Amino acid sequence: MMTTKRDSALILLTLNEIEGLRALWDQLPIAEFREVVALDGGSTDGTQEFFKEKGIPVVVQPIRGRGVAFRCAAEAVSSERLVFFSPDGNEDPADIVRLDDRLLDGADVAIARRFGPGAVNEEDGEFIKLRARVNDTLSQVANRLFYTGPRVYDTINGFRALRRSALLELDTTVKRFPIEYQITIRAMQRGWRIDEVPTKEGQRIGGERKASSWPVGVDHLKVLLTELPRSRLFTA
Ligand SMILES: Nc1nc2c(ncn2[C@@H]2O[C@H](COP(=O)(O)OP(=O)(O)O)[C@@H](O)[C@H]2O)c(=O)[nH]1
Ligand SMILES: [Mg+2]
Repeated sequence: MMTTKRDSALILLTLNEIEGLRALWDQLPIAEFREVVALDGGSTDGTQEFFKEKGIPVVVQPIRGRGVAFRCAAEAVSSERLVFFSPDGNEDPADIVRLDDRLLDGADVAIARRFGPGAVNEEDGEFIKLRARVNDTLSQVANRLFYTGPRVYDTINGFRALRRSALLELDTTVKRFPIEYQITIRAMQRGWRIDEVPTKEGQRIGGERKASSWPVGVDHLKVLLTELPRSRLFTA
């Protein structure tokens, strides 16, 4: 029986994620997407070989960084809708098609939110929720400064979907982790429709975290400062 594939691209972002990749592979809706591409930051743990065995094309970035990866992805695929997924255990594969569905429904950007009603984040069982507090503050500031639309709860999660043309139009500059924050803020500045899907964030399956909290937090503040001239403070 012929099934119609989604006319969109699933982009798998990896930097040494072999354990997560192996554990999650069977849950990924590979067959549903017209294009599937691995965008790799230079893995040396067998991640690239794993993709090749599965017949997934691997694009290796010239330099590291998630920001670089987002832009390389836009160059590497031809689909108009892009869903970004990182197979490290934090992101729930069941939400991949839900994000694409939000774009089909007309959203410009769709984010899996780890905060707000019905969502769960990694720290929910812990006593001190430092990362959640920082994330929430960054999101509240972004909403206040840049957006008049409905509240966006998770402005920085990397598990998201957006139109390829939108990503190109945003002309992003961030090389590393806060790429998602810059994308969200620039979409807010343009008054674009940002939909969120409540998600359950899981624990990392193996390997190592590449984002260490302190420098990444500072990098987010730098993005905020760079975008500030186009905030509602100066343009409203
Ligand atoms: N393509 C690519 N992926 C990256 C890079 N840095 C991190 N990632 C992937 O992005 C995802 C999130 O990184 P992680 O360190 O878990 O950050 P956290 O989820 O914010 O703690 C993981 O799947 C990483 O393998 C990079 O430079 N290039
Ligand atoms: Mg992670």
